[in-house]
Amino acid sequence: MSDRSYRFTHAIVRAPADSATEGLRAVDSGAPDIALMRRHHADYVAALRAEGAVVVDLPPLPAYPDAQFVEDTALCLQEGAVVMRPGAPSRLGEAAEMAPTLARFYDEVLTIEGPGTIEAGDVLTMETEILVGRSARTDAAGIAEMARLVARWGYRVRELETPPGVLHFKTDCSLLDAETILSTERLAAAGGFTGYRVILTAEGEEAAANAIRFNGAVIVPDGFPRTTERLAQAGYRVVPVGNSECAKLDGGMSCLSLRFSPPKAGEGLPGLRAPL
Ligand code: CIR
Repeated sequence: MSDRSYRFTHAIVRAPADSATEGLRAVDSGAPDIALMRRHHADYVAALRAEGAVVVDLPPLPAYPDAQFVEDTALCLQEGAVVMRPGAPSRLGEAAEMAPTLARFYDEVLTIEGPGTIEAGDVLTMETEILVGRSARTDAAGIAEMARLVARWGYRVRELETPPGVLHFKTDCSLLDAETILSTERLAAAGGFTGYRVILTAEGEEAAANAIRFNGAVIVPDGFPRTTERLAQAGYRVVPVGNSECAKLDGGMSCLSLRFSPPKAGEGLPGLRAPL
């Protein structure tokens, strides 16, 4: 079984700014505690490092309250990267902020020019295809433009639907390995995962679906014991990380990093050690 969809050498993260308390949210469930959010973020970085990641830890961007959710700004593939075009107007500028960091690691950094929009929280990269969910942030034109761009590297894009009221496609699912997806029941019921093995989140634990497979571990938000148990029973090594504060901003484990194995070593970035 191939493993390029979850074996990575690097991760890019961005520390939350004080302005993170102003981040977008669908429902107000109380102000995030910024100190606790930073502790969780540090635990998340430590979990990635424990799995062997070279972590590129970018400084906060106070002008963009959602900037710690770096995943939405870019799609990182083996051959190149694509800078997204977020559908949330307040997040549009975050993508351009990510481009110079990507250029350190990739010779080819392409950009979604629009008019369509696409956020990479809606993009699930499997081994043989890329699944993209249309959502309030990602439209058909954005998906079509991304599909045209990645075709040069041999990727096939399949368009699906993010369930109504769900922020991103990956709010409700994650890759566990080449043939397995962790999914909420509502997303799996839509039928887009035929051909894959699906492990469902436990009832009432839908927020556990936003997890990441990074090398040997599945990093999941803390507090979802029945889903964690299902994953462990299926043979995955599960690493829970606190996420209560980012959850108030509809953010989870995948949103907080870009995970990739770059063709270039990232010369010139301060504090970066060479990949093993
Ligand atoms: C937003 O609404 O854009 C942020 N508050 C949360 C982004 C979460 N990102 C993700 O699901 N990939």
